[in-house]
Amino acid sequence: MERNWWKESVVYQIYPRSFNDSNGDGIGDIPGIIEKLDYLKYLGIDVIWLSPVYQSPNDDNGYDISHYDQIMEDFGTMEDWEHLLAEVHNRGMKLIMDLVVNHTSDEHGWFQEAKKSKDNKYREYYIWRSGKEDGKEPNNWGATFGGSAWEYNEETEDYYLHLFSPKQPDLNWENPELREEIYTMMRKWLDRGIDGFRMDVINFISKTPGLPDAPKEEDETYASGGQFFMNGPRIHEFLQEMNEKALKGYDVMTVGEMPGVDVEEAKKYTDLNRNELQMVFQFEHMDLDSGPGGKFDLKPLDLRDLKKSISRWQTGLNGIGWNSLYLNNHDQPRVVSRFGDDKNYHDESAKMLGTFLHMLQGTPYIYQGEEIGMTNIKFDSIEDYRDIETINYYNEQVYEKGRDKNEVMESIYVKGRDNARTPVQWDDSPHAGFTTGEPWIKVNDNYETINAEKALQDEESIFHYYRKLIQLRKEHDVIVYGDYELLLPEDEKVFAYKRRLDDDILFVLTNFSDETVEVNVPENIEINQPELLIGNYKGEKQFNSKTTLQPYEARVYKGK
Ligand code: TEU
Ligand code: CA
Repeated sequence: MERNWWKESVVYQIYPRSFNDSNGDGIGDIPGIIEKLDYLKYLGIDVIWLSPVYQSPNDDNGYDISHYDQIMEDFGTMEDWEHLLAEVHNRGMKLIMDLVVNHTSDEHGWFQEAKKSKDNKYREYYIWRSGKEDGKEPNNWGATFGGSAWEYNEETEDYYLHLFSPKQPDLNWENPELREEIYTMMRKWLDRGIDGFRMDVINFISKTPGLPDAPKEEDETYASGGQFFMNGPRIHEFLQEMNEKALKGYDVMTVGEMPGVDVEEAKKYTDLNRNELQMVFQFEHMDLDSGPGGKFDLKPLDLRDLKKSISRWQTGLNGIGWNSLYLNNHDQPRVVSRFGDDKNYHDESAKMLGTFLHMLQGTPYIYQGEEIGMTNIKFDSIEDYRDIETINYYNEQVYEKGRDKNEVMESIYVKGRDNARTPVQWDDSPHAGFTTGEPWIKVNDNYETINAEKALQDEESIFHYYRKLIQLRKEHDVIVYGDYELLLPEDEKVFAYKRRLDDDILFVLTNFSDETVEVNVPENIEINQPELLIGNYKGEKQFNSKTTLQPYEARVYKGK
């Protein structure tokens, strides 16, 4: 298999608003990131993915861009950003930026013009349609953050499409002039020396012509519409054109965020011969604990579902494309609370989940605070929450549908995006050392026990365990390039798999339960001279055919 630096890298995602505040205004910023680069280098990070720092009214915390070529004042100046890039490169690390081009902010100059009149030069940069005869919106699609996906515009007496908030109008990628604007902007950032892009909902940019109504349930006001804007008819054409006109000639890494992508589509997106992307963020494993009503419709995870999904992707892309590996990001709850046990087995389960992920084939992504086991939060009141998705969901469920507040809050506690957006806990000083001011969102009150300073001083911490996981990836090619085989498919508590590269074998055992379990190692595991590479419980752990795993125990053996 072709070797590439981005296959051998470990990526760390920074959500700047919550990472580190250098000037006491309670908001994380770019100088604050620079203060922590040595910490990231020490962890072993190769690439930093920086969530949006461009000018934005922060309706969706920067995922609503009003100027692609200016830095948001909250975060600093373009000089601060150039200083960050230089300091990242000085440490031998790379920086990839978030590219949000499915939509802009409604405060972007293009949209401010486009909404003025039907013959405005920028009108066709966006997607406009007249309402239906009966006064309804142009189609029955709902927006991710609630309500219709269409917003009425007085000046032109018609509607514009927004798959997210009304302040995030979708760009019209059918318009070649708009596409050229995007490619020019991308090249400008690449010429500043960045090392690639994470592309926000990039598989949404090609919509099905005619924007047809989608099937919906009787009791639903709006349909999801995803079948008409996910992986649309021209998506591969657009990505190949983007490659040709913007990315070609740069030694960069690209990862496309793709809600609704399956392995078959991902084979096309990540096959290097197709000149599209190098990897995608897929969501299959992140949807396994959601019921038919979506993410807030809670459902317990069945480990067998996780095994099927992860195995589908590991075997599906092997030798054809490349996997991104993640369990956390700024949209997902903290995995130690979600799939581990942050009360009784906090450290063990955080280390087990890290082991499970980092021993797979693909590029691992660590989300800020994951390396110290940061957990979900439970704010007393909805007033303490900041995320537009959470607030809109609460208001719709409680005030429009009359549901019980406590029941709605239960869903928010488990799946709300603010779980991932509380300030990084640096030490046990007020506000966890994140800020000397009032933080824009409350700090998790477990910061006195869960913080980076404490973790650095404790060689048994999750932080040092993550350092070892990352180090192992550098030392053993089988971890990066080996193929994958699922073991014990029917076991509901243990996720065991095997990796092989030439005659190197890796045998990974992870107990996803709070029970002590007996594991019969399958006969086809001939592993000679097995050595324990890493484990999250102390003590001698000889390899043998009958193994007892402690709650959330993980072990990795290497042999021939
Ligand atoms: O997320 C895409 C997306 O679909 C998410 O909304 C995700 O499915 C949802 O948040 C799960 O609750 C990207 C960004 O990562 C997200 O932060 C933005 O809100 C969204 O696009 C719009 O830019
Ligand atoms: Ca600040």
